[in-house]
Amino acid sequence: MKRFKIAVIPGDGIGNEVTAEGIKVLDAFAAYKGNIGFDYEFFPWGCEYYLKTGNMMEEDGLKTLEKFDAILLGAVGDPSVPDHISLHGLLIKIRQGFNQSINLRPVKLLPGAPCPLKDKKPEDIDFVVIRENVEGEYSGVGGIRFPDRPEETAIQTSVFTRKNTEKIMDYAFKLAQKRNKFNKVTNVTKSNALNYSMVFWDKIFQEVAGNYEEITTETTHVDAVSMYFIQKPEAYDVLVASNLFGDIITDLGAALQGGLGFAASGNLNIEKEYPSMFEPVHGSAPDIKDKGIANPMAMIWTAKMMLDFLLEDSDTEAIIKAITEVLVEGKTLTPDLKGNAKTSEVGDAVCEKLKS
Ligand code: GGG
Repeated sequence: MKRFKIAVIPGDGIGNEVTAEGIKVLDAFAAYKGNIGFDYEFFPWGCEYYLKTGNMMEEDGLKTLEKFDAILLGAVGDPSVPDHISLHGLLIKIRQGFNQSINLRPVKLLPGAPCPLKDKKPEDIDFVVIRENVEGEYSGVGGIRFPDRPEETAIQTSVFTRKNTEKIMDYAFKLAQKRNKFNKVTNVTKSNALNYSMVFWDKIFQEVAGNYEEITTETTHVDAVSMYFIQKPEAYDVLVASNLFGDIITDLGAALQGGLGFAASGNLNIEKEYPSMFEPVHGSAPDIKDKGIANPMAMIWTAKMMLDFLLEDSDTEAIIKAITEVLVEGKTLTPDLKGNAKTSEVGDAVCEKLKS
């Protein structure tokens, strides 16, 4: 029996509600497998903690988290705390502190999920965005000059290191090999306008592509990628994007797969020197907090991604199959999917399908 130590940070808003369902499905999967188990420790970090202590997480929280096999995070953000404080004080602090340089975001339309592109079928929407996750536009480098004076000036600097950029490009090529779909990597850029950072980015892409001659490459500006996601999503396999561009295009990707209720992600430390963190792409949705109606499918899918990273075991596809069965059956869906089920009922339904 292998047991995994999981740090759980439910966070804010609907974080608690969806995280409970992720854990429910993890435990159901452990029972189904029979040879694994999970020990959870919960951390009450987030905006409420910030309002009490002035910090989004314990000051030495990274030290505390280091001993875990993985981190499962719900959602971060509350109207009472400026978003840049909640994001940099928790999410970005953990991503950067644990060098989780790869943000893996699958965009896959499951049968039964509502796609806004009516002519597209599930097989047309199946790609993965690799988002750079610890530097780029979200490096947190900059400042305000002459605050509150007429000459007030904001400076925000992007940082792209060769080491990290090579690493994420290489990961994208290896993933295209592993998926063996079109054996294609799309470089998402904006090097016509960003004449230092993105020109450098494109150069590293070309260099790394040289090690993978069997993989087809293309380089497309982020604005055009946004248009092509709508016009020809079937053209994509693996995309590699900077922190900001990856953040933006994966919300568009979420729309293609039925909404943020389906968008899962993993923040990976591929060296396994620190724990990796798994979180749904969606935020804390304070408008539906405590109503018990949040769609937990993104969190359940996220829990599946955590299992993939911990186990490297293809049995985890059983979780996607269980979600799909619940979707296709259409009886136990939350209001975002035009159903009237509660968050917990969806979690129960997925567990039932896993057992059957
Ligand atoms: N599920 C985590 C969460 O609450 N994310 C909200 C958010 O704004 N994320 C921005 C990012 O992924 O960089």
